[in-house]
Amino acid sequence: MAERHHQKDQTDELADQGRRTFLKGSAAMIGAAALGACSTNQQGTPHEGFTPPAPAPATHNKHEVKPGQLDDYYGFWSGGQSGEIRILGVPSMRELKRIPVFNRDSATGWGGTDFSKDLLGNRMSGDTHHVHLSYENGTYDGRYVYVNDKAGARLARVRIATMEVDKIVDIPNSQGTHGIFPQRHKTGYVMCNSEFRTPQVNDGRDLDTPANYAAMHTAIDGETMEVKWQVMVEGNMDLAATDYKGLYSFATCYNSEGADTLEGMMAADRDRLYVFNIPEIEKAVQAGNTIKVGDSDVPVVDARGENSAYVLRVPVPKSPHGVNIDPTGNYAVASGKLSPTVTVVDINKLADAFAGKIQPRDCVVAEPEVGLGPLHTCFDDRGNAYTSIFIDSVITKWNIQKAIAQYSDASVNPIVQKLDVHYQVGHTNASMSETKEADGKWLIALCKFSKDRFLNVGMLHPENDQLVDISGERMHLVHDGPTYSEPHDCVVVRKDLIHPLKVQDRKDARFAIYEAWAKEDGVDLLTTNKMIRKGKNFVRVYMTSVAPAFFLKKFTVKKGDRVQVILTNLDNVEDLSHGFCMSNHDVNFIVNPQDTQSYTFTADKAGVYWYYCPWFCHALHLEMRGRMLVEG
Ligand code: CUK
Ligand code: CUA
Repeated sequence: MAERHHQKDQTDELADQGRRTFLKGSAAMIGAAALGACSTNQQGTPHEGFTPPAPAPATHNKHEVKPGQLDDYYGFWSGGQSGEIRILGVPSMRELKRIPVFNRDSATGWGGTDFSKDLLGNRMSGDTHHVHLSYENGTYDGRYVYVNDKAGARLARVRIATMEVDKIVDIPNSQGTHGIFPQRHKTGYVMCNSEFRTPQVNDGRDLDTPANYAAMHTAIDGETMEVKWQVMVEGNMDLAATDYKGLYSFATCYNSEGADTLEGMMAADRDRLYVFNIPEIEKAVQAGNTIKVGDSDVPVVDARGENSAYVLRVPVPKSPHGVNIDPTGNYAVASGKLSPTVTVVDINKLADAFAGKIQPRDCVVAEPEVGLGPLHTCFDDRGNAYTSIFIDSVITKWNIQKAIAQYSDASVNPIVQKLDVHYQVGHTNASMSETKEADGKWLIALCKFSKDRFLNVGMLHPENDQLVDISGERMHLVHDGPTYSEPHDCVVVRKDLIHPLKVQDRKDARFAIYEAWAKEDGVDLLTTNKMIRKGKNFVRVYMTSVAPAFFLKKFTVKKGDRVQVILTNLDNVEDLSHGFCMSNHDVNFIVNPQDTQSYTFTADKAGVYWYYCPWFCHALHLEMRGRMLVEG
């Protein structure tokens, strides 16, 4: 550790000129080419002689959470192409849990159990980018986590009580569901953006006519998870945001040209920030001023073309990506990937712009220069903003009021600090930043590349989710967090707002299906251990367990039978999960304390098959097993 004293403090953003030069190589390429190249090859390894910066000095290491201590925050991470959500403790950055969402998960049986199969069908992959929690009065109400599936145009919800997915909804007339954001004044709509423009109707009648394609801004009821309405616009939509009052939602549009090629998408000087006027849209829906598109019954407000009572188009520099609302609710900050600036929109001016009293562009009150390739912005409780800068690989801290002052007085410098991150940062988020209770303690930089930061584990490197202390005037990098593919965004939530169950309360909506089967069969889930033949080729096997035993030791079926196992874990002890694995049948699922799960499979081979408990539950865990006898 002594050598640490000889190394540079990497919190000095200008510390490593060699690294700076190395990154400039990419920045010097034309913007879009550089952005694209980062996902291909040219920055794969640092140049010869490159010295990685040292960790922050010990004085800043207050992120350490000692053995036996708990974190102060829950971090909810999207899992990208893994299709899942992860929970990390912050500031320790310890991964605490993975919640399977759109993926099949061997450990829990998600994607195989009857309940999850009903939600997923046969689709076992997804692409989660954005996780956001349900709100009440501008802060988290601790009930739900929402996450998008870009790959399959779906929205999923996790119930925080159980930390399991309870609903998944398909979004009609949509592809590339990317930005989502719940309303913040209460659990109202979750707004979802289609990133990809498609023919509307998309049934083959209209194919290679991109000029006619359109995209949907969709409102889903965060409580019922019903799709309530859609607004159709001409441009694509990337990230989403909502205000704090329930008046507006926002979407960045990086392809106002409506092009289908990269060159075409970069043709115009400016793109736009869409602002949706939710009360006006609701009025139109109620009055029936809507259309139906394709075979969906969801009412669609057609707002293509000019500004209207429904949609305002605020011109912003080219190719915006992120849009984020500051904790006061006064400002929307949009970032243009191909402009070194962020655009600050005064939300309080939007009403005048909708009324035609001012131009949409008059709502812009600042446009500070923050670096090459700005993507996303988060906030502290002291009026500062932190923007992730992809090409420069820095987090730029800037002051909002100073940026507004600079807009009319060029001598004001709003930039507070630029901090190197490693490398190619996508999203950044700060503790409670998406609420009015932003507290300015910790910032996460979700870096797409880790290059030299970890042991070489082969071609696919971990991502690097870095922890930054933002409690002081200057930012300090304090931790490197390797993560598996590929978090895009995270939210960091005070722990007093999150209260999951430790033992199932048996009130989960999922229980309705098991109770219905038990009623139909005249049995009690808590006491029944027997097989019931339901038809020529279908049996139900009711089973209970207490460590270390299943209370059904064997059952006999015929080759070809569909077998539905309904297993109830009677243990009432925190952390005492059992599970059920049927050897050689691709059946493996968990049953948490006081929970019931069911799984249906085909007994397609005659013979004897042992089922066993895969979760290490007891000294005699290995003895926790039984036999399925399959008559040929
Ligand atoms: S994200 Cu989805 S492409 Cu910047 Cu929110 Cu990574
Ligand atoms: Cu139950 Cu192992």
